[in-house]
Amino acid sequence: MKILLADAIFTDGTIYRNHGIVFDKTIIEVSSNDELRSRYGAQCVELGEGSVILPGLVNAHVHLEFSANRTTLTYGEFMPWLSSVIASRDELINECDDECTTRAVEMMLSNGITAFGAVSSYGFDLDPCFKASQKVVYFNELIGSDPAMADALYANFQERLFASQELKRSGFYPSIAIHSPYSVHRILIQKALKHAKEKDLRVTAHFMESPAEREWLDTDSGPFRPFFENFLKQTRAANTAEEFLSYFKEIPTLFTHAVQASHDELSVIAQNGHSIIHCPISNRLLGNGVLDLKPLEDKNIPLLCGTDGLSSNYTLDLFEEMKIALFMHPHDDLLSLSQKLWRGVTSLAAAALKLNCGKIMSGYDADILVMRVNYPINGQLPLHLINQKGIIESIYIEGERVK
Ligand code: MCF
Ligand code: FE
Repeated sequence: MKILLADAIFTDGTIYRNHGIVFDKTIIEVSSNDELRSRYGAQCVELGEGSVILPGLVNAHVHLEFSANRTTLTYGEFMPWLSSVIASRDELINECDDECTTRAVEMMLSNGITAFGAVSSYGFDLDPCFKASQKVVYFNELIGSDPAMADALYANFQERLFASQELKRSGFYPSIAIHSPYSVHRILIQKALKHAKEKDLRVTAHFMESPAEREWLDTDSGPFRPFFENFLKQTRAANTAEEFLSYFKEIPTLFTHAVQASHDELSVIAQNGHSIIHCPISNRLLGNGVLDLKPLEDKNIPLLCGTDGLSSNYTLDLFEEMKIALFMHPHDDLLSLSQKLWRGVTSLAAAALKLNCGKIMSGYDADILVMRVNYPINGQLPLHLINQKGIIESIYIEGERVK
């Protein structure tokens, strides 16, 4: 059992000054430092001035297999980016061996990320994810819009899913990713989601990321048209947005991006208990626009914040992601937005991924960051922690010190 007494604990929107935490694998108690000193005496570790205890961060969306990218992919607009992915995919994937993937996993850990949702396109990141010290929701991706290929594509997906289900450890959750409405045939989607429902598997999908996706799904035209015509001899979108969302009824899903989603689509997302993962840096680099946060708030849709992969980001750091989000939404109240972002990388992200972490509260797993800030702590701490990150002194996952 460990007892840490801090200057402040910040969890789920509340700052507790002069509080401490008692934990082993899970959190046993959160109380005032005075109370804990009187009960536990010399067993208490005094963290001292400027110490802040936070829940470990949860990155709901990353693509680790693309971690070799630095400048290979073309930024600025979605279609040129996608073409550059198609052109350089083999080279990028081959360059990202286990060591490269592990570096990305460790980059996340050093930035305080103690749980992540990894979208795996090929299964090449399986071993590093299984060996990671973090909690991992391992999303096996299903992709392919050609019905003639449906059986082969599903077989390949199933093989990867089963391989991930063979590996068993606490904190590793084999799951399903449906790539997007434009890239997956409904036969495949329905089959995979039936399986997800039967086996109670977690599900994620990209949705309404780019203006090009909006146009293609709505009108079978725009920059996606030549792409699909040339590569896949396809002149119609695989699904409309409405059809796509209808497949996910009764399966609370993490939808990534939704920058171009309509009000009606957001209402369907709200009614079905789905959540949205905001990836502001990726959206900016791929020229996809800015997610409007207001309708999400009005409709009570859980807003998560994720990094996406190094295929559309220069780092895997939720502090950086939150900072960019703060400046990307200049009309939102600064402190409320900071609070919202913090929930989106802790409690709400953990809840959407069905993980027992993301809060400093008794009964939750002891996934904990001990940070040190060099400024006075006040009511604007959630904002200051984003702008002036401080130092992560130690990290615990399920009570084990990993840093
Ligand atoms: O999230 C970004 C942008 N949107 C879509 N896909 C990806 C992203 N980063 C990597 N990807 C992957 C995706 O999982 O790119 C591949 C898929 O396997 C090709 S997209 C047709
Ligand atoms: Fe993504």
